[in-house]
Amino acid sequence: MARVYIGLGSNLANPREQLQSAVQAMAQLPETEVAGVSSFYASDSLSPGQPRYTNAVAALDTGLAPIALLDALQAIEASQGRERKERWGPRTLDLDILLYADQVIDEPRLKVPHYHMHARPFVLYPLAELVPESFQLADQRPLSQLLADCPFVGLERL
Ligand code: ROI
Repeated sequence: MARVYIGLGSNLANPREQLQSAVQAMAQLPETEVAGVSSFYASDSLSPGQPRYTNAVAALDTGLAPIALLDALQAIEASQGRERKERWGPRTLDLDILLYADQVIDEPRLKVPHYHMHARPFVLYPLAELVPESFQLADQRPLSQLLADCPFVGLERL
């Protein structure tokens, strides 16, 4: 079993319910248990002109290999009405593999650790609820340092 952290985001069609449904769907995946879910946080979109996002992080223990997990998460996104039109467009559900054990993955479909997580408060603060204080990302500064460099600005804990 691998400990995996998933970033959840939604800014359409009742975001809180989207996130709750996604957690339930992830709990139904084969060889997978949900080990924890952070609080939900609201924040403005990083791209202007979109509704506010609701974000959270979930910890999974899974026997699914990284690409199998990616396929499963994309199927959940699709089942919750995700349409891929514009790259940074609004979405009913976004599920990102943030971390997969301590693996560094660099494949066309999947980069882990997730590219932008190190500087996004709506990823780092929920992640910090689920991991020990000393937590270190593969090839990165300790989470405590990332948090210190990424102030809790514009984030609303729900
Ligand atoms: N902004 C916030 N606050 N949360 C997100 O999950 C998020 N996702 C995105 C963009 C459009 C970059 N902005 C976001 O993809």
